[in-house]
Amino acid sequence: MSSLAESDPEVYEIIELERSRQVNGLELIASENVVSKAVLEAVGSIMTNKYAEGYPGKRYYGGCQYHDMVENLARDRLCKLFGAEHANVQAVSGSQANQAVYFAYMKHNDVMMSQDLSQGGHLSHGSPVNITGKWYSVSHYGVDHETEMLDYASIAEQARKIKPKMIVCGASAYPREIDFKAFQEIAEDVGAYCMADIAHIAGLCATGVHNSPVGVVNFTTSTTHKTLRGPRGGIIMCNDEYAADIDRSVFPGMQGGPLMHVIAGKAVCFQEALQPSFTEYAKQVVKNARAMAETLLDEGFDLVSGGTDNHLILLDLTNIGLTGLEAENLLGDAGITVNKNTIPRETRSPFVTSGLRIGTPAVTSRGMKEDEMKQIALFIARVLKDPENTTMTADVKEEVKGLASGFTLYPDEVC
Ligand code: DSN
Repeated sequence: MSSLAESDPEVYEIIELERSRQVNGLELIASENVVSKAVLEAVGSIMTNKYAEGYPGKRYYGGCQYHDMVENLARDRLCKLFGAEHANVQAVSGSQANQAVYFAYMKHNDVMMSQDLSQGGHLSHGSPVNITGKWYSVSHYGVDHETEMLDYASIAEQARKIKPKMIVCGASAYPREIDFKAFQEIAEDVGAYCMADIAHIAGLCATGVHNSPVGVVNFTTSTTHKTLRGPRGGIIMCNDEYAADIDRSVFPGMQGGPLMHVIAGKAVCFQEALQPSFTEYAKQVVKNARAMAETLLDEGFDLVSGGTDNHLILLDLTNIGLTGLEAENLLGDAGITVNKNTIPRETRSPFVTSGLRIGTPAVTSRGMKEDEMKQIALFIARVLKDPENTTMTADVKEEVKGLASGFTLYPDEVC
């Protein structure tokens, strides 16, 4: 019997229920993935027992010699993975990483320019409900009304008009490739810093499947748990000239003791991402998103921007007559986990929305390929086109379970 089952059966049971949900269902949340057992082991290790405020070689606590080793390993591996001059691996989340960059180079009320949350951006990019939107003066750019893609000429024009201190690029619901070089040029033209938040596409950038901003823009932030397939956490990369400011801004500026067990997990993740098999994985993530997009288009769905270049698809459900909330619930009943999402020109609240975000990182980690994506897209079409038919939704749930059973999360585990 596991020690958790023995000491706290209530928590153990909840974890087992969640295991069963993950194993028997299909996780299509674009920001989620399935980590390796090695990452799980590192994150669940005794490294959690230690305080290690400071940085390797300069800590505020004794007994950090092994924590120095693991943090150095994580930093070196991350630099190697992205060709970065400097890496900070202590940010506990992507939002903290972003805030640390802002805090290092912007003062209260300085002007920031970033992609609107309702058009694909992120809360921590200056949303009015987030501390970043309250602390800085924010001007958002969106996507072009016709193409639903970024229009770099209009972003450049906006930048020349408002003269921001920092331009933030990167998104959480944008299905197209982002031109990081174009953003850096726009920033340089107006004397601004440029920060790229690659939380969603880090695994694609690390492997050349998407162009990488590292060494191109001034600062690159990311999470480690999305396409990078590591533990939950944040990272920052920059050139050496910014290293001291960035490190100071993370600690002591934003955070206290780093999560050393997570940093151990990050080190494992970066080593995994350096393997050729991870490049194959990243390529398959995009192939899978394209295959799913094609089938959904064939089934009469509208895709924001008409398709995808990365790991996600954004469905505009207007022609289907469902809200994002309704679609999320219906698919949830069928064992398919997705999230409602705003679309460009959204008319509904973020709790309802007119769109649905669908991502392929987690199902690709389970070994699924184009054929399975087509099958999943057909499941989605059946459920969303016949929303009153609960018998059919229950049938799809069984089929989802059948498909999932051929692609275990952890092959050596009976779930
Ligand atoms: N909430 C994450 C996402 O789902 O995209 C980003 O932080």
